Amino acid sequence: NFPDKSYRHCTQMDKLLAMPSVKSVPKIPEDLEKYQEIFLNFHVVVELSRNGPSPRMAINGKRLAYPSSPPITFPETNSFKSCRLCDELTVFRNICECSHVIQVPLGTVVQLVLFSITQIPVGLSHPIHLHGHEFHVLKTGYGQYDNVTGMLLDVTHDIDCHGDMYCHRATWTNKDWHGDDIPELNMVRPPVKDTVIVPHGGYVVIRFTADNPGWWIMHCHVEHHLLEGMALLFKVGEDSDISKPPKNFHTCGDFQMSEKEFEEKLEGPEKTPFSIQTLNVKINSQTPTHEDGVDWQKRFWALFGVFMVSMVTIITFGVYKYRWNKTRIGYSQILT
Ligand SMILES: [Cu+2]
Repeated sequence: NFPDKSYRHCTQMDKLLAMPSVKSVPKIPEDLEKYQEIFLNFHVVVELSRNGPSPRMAINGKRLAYPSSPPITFPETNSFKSCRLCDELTVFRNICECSHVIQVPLGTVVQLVLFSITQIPVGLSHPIHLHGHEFHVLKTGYGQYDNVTGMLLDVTHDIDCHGDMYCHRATWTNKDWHGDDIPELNMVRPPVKDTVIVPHGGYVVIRFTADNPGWWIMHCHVEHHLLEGMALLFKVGEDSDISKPPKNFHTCGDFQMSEKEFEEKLEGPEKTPFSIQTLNVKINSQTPTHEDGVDWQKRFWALFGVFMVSMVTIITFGVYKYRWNKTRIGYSQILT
């Protein structure tokens, strides 16, 4: 699948073997409620702007609109942009930007089919990284490539895009493929990773147990693809499964705690490992706070003190000068 002259040997990721001590592949549960197979297309969208058409990166037709603050610590105050229009209205699908969240009950066995298919002559391979979990790489499937140039000739036929340009509601072409029943799955000591290359025109099958409650981003690790929105969030478990932030955990932009309050907290049962110096740095890097007010008061009184001392000095000097002149005039009158 690569230019013959450039590569002597190439081993597919799913053909590697993990160490014997590595955990085994999660089994498909008998209760299929606890199993999900999800197809995710990492592809290019063409946005039409005033400057003309420009390529952007998306997953299943959606570019991630990043939440206003970390959802794991601020689930109530966060602002999410609904994906409803992206899902319902075809006209918006190609240019949709929304809070792309996939919710997975805690303990679910998740099989992801990550692929990169764009029905226009633009496309790339993407290094896809998942936070919060490691996964087994069970299979890599490829398109057809020119053996001399390495260019993509045809995308894989294992995945059915159902005529959709951006292939955002894909299924296996063969309806008998599901769960373990996919040809050439490596179920014996497949490698365990948290990042995998998804080949242009091809796909990767990965599997993991969603056993780490929280909000976890999955994204392309090409920096500008990530910034353009090639990312989504897995919410694993319900809010009640996800650990709450500690008491008095600061919030974005409105942290308020005086030095006195902090000292009081240190005295109480909930001692914090942070030093007062660390806290001051954090306070100063945030929005103006009560502590900044104290600083300004100190500066004002210092300047006022300097001003008063200067005034007293000037007045004293003036009085002394006046008296000295008067005395000199008296002497001169006596002498004349
Ligand atoms: Cu990418």
